[in-house]
Amino acid sequence: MKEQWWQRSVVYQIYPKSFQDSTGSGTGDIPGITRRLPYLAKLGIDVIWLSPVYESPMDDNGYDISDYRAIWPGFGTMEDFDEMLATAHSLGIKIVMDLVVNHSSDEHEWFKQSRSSRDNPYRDYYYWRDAVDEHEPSNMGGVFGGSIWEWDETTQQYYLHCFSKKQPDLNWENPRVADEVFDMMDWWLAKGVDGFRMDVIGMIAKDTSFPSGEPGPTGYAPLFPLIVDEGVHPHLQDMRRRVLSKYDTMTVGEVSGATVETAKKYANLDGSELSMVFQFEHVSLTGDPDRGKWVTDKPRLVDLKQVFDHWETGLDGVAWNSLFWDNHDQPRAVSRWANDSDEWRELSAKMLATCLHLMQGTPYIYQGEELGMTNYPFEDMSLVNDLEAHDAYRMLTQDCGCSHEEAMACMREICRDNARTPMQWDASPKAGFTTGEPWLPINPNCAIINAAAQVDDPGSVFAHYQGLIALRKQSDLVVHGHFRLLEPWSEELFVYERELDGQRMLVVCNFTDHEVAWQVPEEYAGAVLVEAACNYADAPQAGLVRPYEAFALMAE
Ligand code: ISL
Repeated sequence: MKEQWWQRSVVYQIYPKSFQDSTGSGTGDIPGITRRLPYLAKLGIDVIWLSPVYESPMDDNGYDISDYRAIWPGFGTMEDFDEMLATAHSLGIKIVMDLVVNHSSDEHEWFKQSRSSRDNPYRDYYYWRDAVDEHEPSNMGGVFGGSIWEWDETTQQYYLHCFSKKQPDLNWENPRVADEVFDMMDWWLAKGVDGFRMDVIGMIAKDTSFPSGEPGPTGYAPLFPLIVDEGVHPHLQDMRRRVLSKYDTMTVGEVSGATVETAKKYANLDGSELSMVFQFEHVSLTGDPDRGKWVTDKPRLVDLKQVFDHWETGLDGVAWNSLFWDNHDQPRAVSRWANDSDEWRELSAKMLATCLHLMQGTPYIYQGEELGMTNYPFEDMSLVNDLEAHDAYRMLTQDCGCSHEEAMACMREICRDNARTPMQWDASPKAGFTTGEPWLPINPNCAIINAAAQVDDPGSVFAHYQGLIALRKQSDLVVHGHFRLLEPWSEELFVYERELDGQRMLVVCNFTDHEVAWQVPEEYAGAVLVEAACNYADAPQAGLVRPYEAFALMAE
C-alpha cells in the first residue's frame, strides 16, 4: 500500500486562546501563532491541528460555532488567517482545521431560524421533540451535566444538546445539513487548508427514538446508548466521495467510543472514510460509574499496555491510529502519567515521549508538552474557567457527597483547564504569552519550565522531542514496523519491539522512580543504541533500567 504523507508526520495541536497573544488582550490570537511558526519549524513538526478559530460566542471556547466561514474577532481577521496559512506552508507546515459539526452554536443563523417557528425551513436542521407527559422526551444526561433537552418557550418544544445548551445538535438525518457542511468544507479546502480534525464525529448519528435509561446519582441516564455508530459511516463515505476525494487531505475522526473493530471502518487504509481515528481508550482507564472521569486514581501500567497492544496489533496494516497523551481536554501528560516533581519531571517527560513516538500511528504533541509543562495547582474554582469543570464540581459536592478538598483534588488531577493554561514561552511573570491579564492563570513554574530555556539546550525536553520527530522522518521501521509487546505483566516497565523486513527495534521505558532489574534479551547483544530515544546521557547499564529511563536498541 502506498505510504500517505500523514503516516510519517508529527502533528502539533494549538489551542489558540492559550498559545500566543499579540495584542495584550490576554487571549491568544492568530497573528501570535504566525509569530511562533519558526519555533514549530525548529521543533520539526509537519502538521498543526488548530483548535477552532471560527466566529463563536465562546461558551465552550470555540467548540460552539456561530459562523463556519468567519474568524472570531478576538483571534483576528480572515486576512490574518490567510497570512498564517501562507507562512506555515512556506515553512513546510500543513494546517488541519477543527471541524465541529455534531452541533453548532445556538447563535448560529441556522439555529436562530430553526427556533423561530415550527414551520421555518431550518426547523429540521436540529432535533426538536414534544414534551412527553409535560416532561422531557427522555432522561439521558449530557456530557457536561444536566439534561440533553432544553425547552423552547416560543415554539413549545424541546431541542437536543448533547453538550451545553448553547450547543444544539445538528440533525444529520436531514440531507440539507450534510449539503451545507460539505459545501463549507470545500470552501476551506479550496482556500488551501490541509484537512480536518472532526470533533465528536462519531456522535453525528443518533437513535432518534431517544430512549431512556437507568438513572445514576445525578438523576440522568448515561448518554452513550443514544449514539448509533453504524449510522455515521454512510455520512463519512458520502463526505469522502463528494468532498475529500478532490483534495489530498489529512482527516482525523475524534471518536471517543471507538473500538478496534469500528476504527477499521473509520480509518481504513483503503481511504474510504478518514485518514485516522483519535480514540480515548488509553486515557479512559480510571473512572467511576457515578462520578465519571472525576477520580484521582492513577491508571495501572499493565492496563495501559494492554490497550496499546490491542490497538497496535489490531490496526496493523488495516487502519491508522493517532498517538497522544495530551490534548486540550486532558490533564498534562507529565503530571498524569509520569512524575512532575522537580527531581523527575524532565526525565519522565522524555520517557513518555519515547514511549509514544516509537509506536505505529501518527503522534500528536499538545502545545507545551514538548517543554514538559505540568498541571496547575488549582486551590478553588475561582481560577477555573471550563464549563465542564464547574458542572463537575457541582455534581461532586452536591450529588456525590465529596468535600471541597476532594473535589479540588479531582480538578487538579483531571480538569481540562490543566491543559489550557497559557503556553510558557519565557521566565517572565506572564511567560511571554501576553502583556495583559491572561484569560487563565499562568503556571508559576514558568520561571523554570519555558521555551526560551529549552530551545537551544541539547539536553532539554524540547530537544528530545526534536530528536524523536527527526527519527520518524528517516525511519521506515518507526513508521511501519509491526508492534510486539514484551513483559505485559510488569507493573514497572513498558517494553515493546518493532519489526520490519528483518530489522528490529527494542524500546524500553521505566514508568517508576526506582531502578528495575531487567536484562535486555540476548538477540539484542551487539545492537546499536538509538540515541534519539535515550533520556540518560550515558549508555544503559547492564541488568537494570534506571528511574524513568527510556532507551531503544536497533538490531538487524
Ligand atoms: O472532555 C471530555 C469530557 O470529559 C470529553 O468527553 C470531550 O467532551 C469529548 O472528547 C468531546 O470533545 C470535543 O467536543 C466537545 C468539546 O468541548 C471538546 O473540547 C472537544 O474536544 C464539544 O464540542
